[in-house]
Amino acid sequence: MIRFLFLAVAFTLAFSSCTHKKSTDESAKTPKPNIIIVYVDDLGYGDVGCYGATGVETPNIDKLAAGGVKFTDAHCPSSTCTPSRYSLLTGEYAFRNNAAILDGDAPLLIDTAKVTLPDILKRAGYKTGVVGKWHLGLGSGNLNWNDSIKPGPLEIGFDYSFLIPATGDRVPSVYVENYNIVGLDPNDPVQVNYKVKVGDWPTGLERPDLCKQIADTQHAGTITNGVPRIGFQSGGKAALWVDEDMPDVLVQKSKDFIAASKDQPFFLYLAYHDIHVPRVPHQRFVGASTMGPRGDAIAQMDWCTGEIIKCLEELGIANNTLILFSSDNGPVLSDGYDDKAIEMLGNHKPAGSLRGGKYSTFEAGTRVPTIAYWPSAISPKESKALLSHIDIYASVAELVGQPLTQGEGVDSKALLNAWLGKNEQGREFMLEESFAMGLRMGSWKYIPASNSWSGWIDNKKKIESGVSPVVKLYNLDTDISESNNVAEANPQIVSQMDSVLRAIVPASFLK
Ligand code: NG6
Ligand code: CA
Repeated sequence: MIRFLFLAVAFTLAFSSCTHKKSTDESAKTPKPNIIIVYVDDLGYGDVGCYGATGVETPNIDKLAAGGVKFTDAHCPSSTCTPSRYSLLTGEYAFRNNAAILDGDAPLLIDTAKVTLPDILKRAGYKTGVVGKWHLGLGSGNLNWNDSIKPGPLEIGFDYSFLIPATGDRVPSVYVENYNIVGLDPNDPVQVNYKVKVGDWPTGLERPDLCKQIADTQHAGTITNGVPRIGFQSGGKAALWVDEDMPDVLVQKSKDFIAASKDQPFFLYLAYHDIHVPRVPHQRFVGASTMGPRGDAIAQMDWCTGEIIKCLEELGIANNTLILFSSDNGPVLSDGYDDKAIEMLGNHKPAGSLRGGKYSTFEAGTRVPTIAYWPSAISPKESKALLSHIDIYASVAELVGQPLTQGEGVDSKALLNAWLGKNEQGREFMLEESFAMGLRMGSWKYIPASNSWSGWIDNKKKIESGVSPVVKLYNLDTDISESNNVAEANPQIVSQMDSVLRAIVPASFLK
């Protein structure tokens, strides 16, 4: 009997996160759905099965697409991370705050007085949490990582946070939960510097022999867990993350948040590290794809997504949860580490038929897999609506019955019916932020002439910036790969789109 009791208790504990008794807030009784934004890092338009991937299988994401709205023309706001996330959470163009890729010791980018997406949801009675990659800065400059780490997510609307502070390839290589580094030994304080080496931990430049993957010079700072990073760190040894365990850690923290929040509406912003560099998947995913670490990281990320769906189903709240699945920017193969992403690509097309990739103003910079899944409210379909993640702010506000007041989400458009697949009326004009700026109008894509830069992002990446001294206009209906510049033949459209672009973006960003 005692043995039976012990087993019963052990069983209950082992499954405690997600197999609690069924929640009472099934769809019919709760007007406000739980909302989970699953934000993948650097996932390209062609990188998952339901969007044509060939080198890796993604059954869990395909399941979301088969049961939800699969968007074919939805975009992250920018072709890099920090600006996209800034726009997602504020409903405001990133250029308004000069948002660019941040170092790992940058201060919080979002003004704490700004009303953010999680603020809106809190106003509607939601519990709000963020788990995963942050990359929006922490503190207010000269942050002491051993003290209370703020301001951060908790000052801009989140009730709970568990963070990779910047990126996986930037120090500090530690998790921050709410205000503190997880597992920090006070006798071994963390120091971070992005200019000069601190402490005596070896760098990738000094000791390439200690590295699991060799990196370029920008990524050859301090080595932690055998991976050289951008920036320098010393201290915090007991708190260092293990890259291979990241998916399990992030999934568990998400499950814990979901389980603890299941009796009220909740909002979870789940921002994976995958498939950003360094790509160091867990041993059980090594070889899961034919493409080496980059493909294996996609398989790992798909597994994580499956775990989240399973957790919702086990709690009985899946029907009443809206999952928005997407990526913060387009794909990149080589992004600083020698992980054989180029060599092992095979026939897989990370951007599908699109031109460009991460960092680029061509379509692949921002057009990314985007799925809305909400079993009790969404019927499966494919949608051609032109949408930007910047519109999630106002659309979600509409969903939860929160009218926006002046200054809230100023660039965000309420397009709820398009997001839910009830119609395909997306944006009339859509800005694609990048090193240059692109503008969409229906199937037209316009990129103004720029003298600032042109050609490749760099030789190794082989991604075209999209920036050049030539005015570019493409008709994506007939030319999805942006290969035929029809600007000269369509001066009126060029002139109309140029005026619209200049009305949105200040001249200083259009040089
Ligand atoms: C770049 C890094 C790149 C990646 C990127 C941010 C170099 C040369 N490259 O500066 O490896 O970290 O920043 O990626 O340092 S993002 O997805 O977060 O925007
Ligand atoms: Ca990214």
